[in-house]
Amino acid sequence: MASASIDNNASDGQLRIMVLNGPNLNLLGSREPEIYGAQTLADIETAVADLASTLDVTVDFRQSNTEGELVSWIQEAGADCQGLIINGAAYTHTSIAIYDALLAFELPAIEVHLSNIFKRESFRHHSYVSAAVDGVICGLGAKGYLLALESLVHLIRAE
Ligand code: CA2
Repeated sequence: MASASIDNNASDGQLRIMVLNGPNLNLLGSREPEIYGAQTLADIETAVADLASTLDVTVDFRQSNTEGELVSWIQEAGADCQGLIINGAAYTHTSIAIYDALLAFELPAIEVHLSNIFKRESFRHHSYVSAAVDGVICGLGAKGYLLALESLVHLIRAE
């Protein structure tokens, strides 16, 4: 008997990438620009969308302050997308639920942080996300999202 399989290919043939942002990232640009930069999350989304169109991929860019919603979106990406970029924000350092969802997500994934988490408080030095993804970019500000997208598309197309 043939086993059931999930069709992750977009009908138009374009790669689909989900970009997930965790708690409080909706506040970007309003406070702490010395740590996170002056760009808002909407600015970052626009820059990511611009790059996506030059790479001929579709990006679904989302933010949530809720752990369970992020878990559900990782599961959704596993069914509908070809790759994932995640800035789990504070859940990076606490969430076994997100770690388990990423372990089940068997496609290329890259973790991004705006700040250099290793230069900050020690509780930020451990990431549950890092142990479940292909690559990590941190400390390069909003540019990290663009580097992640370029690298992720390269990884997917090389597979
Ligand atoms: O550097 C990153 O991208 C972080 O994921 C950002 C998280 C932090 O908990 C991680 O350790 C590193 C915090 C996001 C909160 O962003 C704010 C932005 C402006 C004002 C308040 C919070």
